[in-house]
Amino acid sequence: MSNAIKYEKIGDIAVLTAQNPPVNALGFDVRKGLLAGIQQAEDDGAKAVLIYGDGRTYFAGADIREFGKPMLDPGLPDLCNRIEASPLIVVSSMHGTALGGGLEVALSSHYRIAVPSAKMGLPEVHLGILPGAGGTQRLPRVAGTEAALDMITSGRPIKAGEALEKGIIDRVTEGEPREIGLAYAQELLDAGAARRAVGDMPAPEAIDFDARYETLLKKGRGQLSPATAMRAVQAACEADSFEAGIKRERELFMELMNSDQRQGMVHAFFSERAVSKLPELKGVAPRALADIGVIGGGTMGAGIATAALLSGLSVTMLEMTDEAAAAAKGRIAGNLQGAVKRGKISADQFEALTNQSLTLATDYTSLANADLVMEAVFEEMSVKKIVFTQLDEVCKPGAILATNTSYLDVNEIAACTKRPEEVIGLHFFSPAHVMKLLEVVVADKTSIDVVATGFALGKMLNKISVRAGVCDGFIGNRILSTYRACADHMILDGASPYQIDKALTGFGFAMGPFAVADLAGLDIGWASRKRLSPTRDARERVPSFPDKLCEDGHFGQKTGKGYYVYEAGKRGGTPNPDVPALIEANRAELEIAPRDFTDEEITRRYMCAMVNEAAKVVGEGIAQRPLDVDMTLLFGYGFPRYRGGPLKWADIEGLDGILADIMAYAKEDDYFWQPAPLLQQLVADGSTFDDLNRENS
Ligand code: TC6
Repeated sequence: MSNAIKYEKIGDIAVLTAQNPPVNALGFDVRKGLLAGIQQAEDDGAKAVLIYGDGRTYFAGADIREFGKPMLDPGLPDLCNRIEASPLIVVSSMHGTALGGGLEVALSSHYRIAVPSAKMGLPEVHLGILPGAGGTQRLPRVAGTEAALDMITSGRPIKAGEALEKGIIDRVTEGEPREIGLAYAQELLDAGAARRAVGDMPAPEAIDFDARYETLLKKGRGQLSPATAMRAVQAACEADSFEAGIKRERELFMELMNSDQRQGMVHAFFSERAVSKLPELKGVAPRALADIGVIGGGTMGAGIATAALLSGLSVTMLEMTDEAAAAAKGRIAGNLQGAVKRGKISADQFEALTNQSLTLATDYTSLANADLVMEAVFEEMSVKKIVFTQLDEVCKPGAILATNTSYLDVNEIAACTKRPEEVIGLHFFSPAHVMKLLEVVVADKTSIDVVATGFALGKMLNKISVRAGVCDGFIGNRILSTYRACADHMILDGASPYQIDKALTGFGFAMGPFAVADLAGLDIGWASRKRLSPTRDARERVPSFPDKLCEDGHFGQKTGKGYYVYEAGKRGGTPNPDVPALIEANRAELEIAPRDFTDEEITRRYMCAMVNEAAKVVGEGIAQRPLDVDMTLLFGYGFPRYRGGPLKWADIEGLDGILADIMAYAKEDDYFWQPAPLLQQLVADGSTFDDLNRENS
């Protein structure tokens, strides 16, 4: 027996208790212990076996940290087959989250009971793999093909009640997993219940798998795991035997396990958790937050207020006039109505949030008691300074003053107050109640407990918070402006915005950069270009076609025209026929003879620009670790999760090849393509961005 599984015999029942905190992952020790436990139960003359987990959950899945390493015997598939083959009656009693390999162990048990709050599912597709321990063969046998396909290809967990309805479990009972499991096992023994192996059940019904495969591939925007998992379910329906289906599942599982997508998604899983665990915040207590102020009730401010209200905070919304305040309330109410529609809050909660938790104000003194004030006013330094000077006067000592600026210098904003140590950037992404990313921008004098409070607020609002240092655009927008510039250069040289958007959605981005620009509003980039214009280096290639669009009053979706034309009531846009002429005029002005680009070249240049700037951001300490950049791009910029983030992509692709391409591009434009010193260093050392992650976490 191993330390991770405790063995006891209680009457005729052998009890196997998993003790592998925090989530009873099915690592080597647990698998070894379960295998030995089944054997011992049989040797001891037990009549039944109960499997359950100590602590907060039944098995939450295979141990993801073992992925990519040689699998030590017993592997999970063999263990599941051995459990199912036992002549004893095996009962699993579930609580917490029975996920992935956990649910597969339960499905290889002969009977399943769960507490009402238990959740179960096969989320493997989110890790770039498929249920590889018989889950694709056993789940459709108990739940039917459609229900199993839904759970396996979406990875969505379901609650115990639904699992009971679907025939996945046999009983739902309130109580402790150990007690209800023991009682159920005894009841089965008393009733003379037979051993019941799911593998012996008839094959499930086939559907039109080929059509479904195409749909899943399209929906996954290049993510392979859902469509591949479907092929394994197909084998459950069509293979000659259960064993043949298991064999096919294994082959498909290994294909995915060895894929780059698995590496990308596992990186995303761990980085998502590591990103807010900063070594510098260990042991630092955040300040208490109950009342927050939001200044400016436009789309951004209303979104921030909505997120804060939904997390249980009281919000004072400050606007310039009563009319503007009423309009802000209308926006917040609209957002909250959405939450009612999605079943997140009840109509009563809606009333309480809009009428009790939200206060409207037009006078700064209303913010005197706020624990934190978020400024979301016009993106102009002079305006921000007026706001912060007033806040400094009215806010109580210890109140945190936060700016939602996307680009401006937080040190300069802090310097106009007498409490720069209490000033921080909290950069939300629009719509702020929906988008997951929060950049916590730490200025030179921001005190550490204010940083900890920024992260605590992010957690309350259910955000992925990333620490960023001060520079123009912080982590995300700084990298965006570089890869967007690369896209503009490719247009000057012969590509079209539409080809670039197509190539990048082909890479897996949710949208291409020109569709994104239309969505965000072309005036934002225009304002930023004008702001930076006086400081531009003469060697920088700056196109004029984006400015021309704005000068003609086309700001993207909000004006109905940008790179695309948007018709009311229609989703998406069609290429704007006026854009090619603007681009051609710009090329003529610069005397550029356009050339052809392949989609591969477009993607490679774009990604090299992104990686190079990201390496500068890490090298300069604006992001502390490569994973901070990866999570920023994943949660705020539509980067495909299955690629893990730009720096994980770079590691997989090979840093030396990327650097070589950057040096080759530099022969055309040595100003734009200055290689990042950190990238050069990593290549020289033969190390990777992931090595840096490990050193700094
Ligand atoms: C599978 O089973 C494949 C089978 C086929 C094989 C042939 N392994 O998320 P939390 C860690 S694939 C290792 O903060 P929560 C996590 O990193 C797997 N570690 O807690 C964190 O560590 P830290 C299918 C794991 O309460 C700590 O546990 N299963 C694993 O918010 C706490 O995690 C899944 O995909 C693991 N499987 O949520 C489930 N799981 O403290 C993945 C967690 O060092 N897990 N850790 O940062 C989850 O979805 C959630 O962790 C949760 C608990 C819902 C179980």
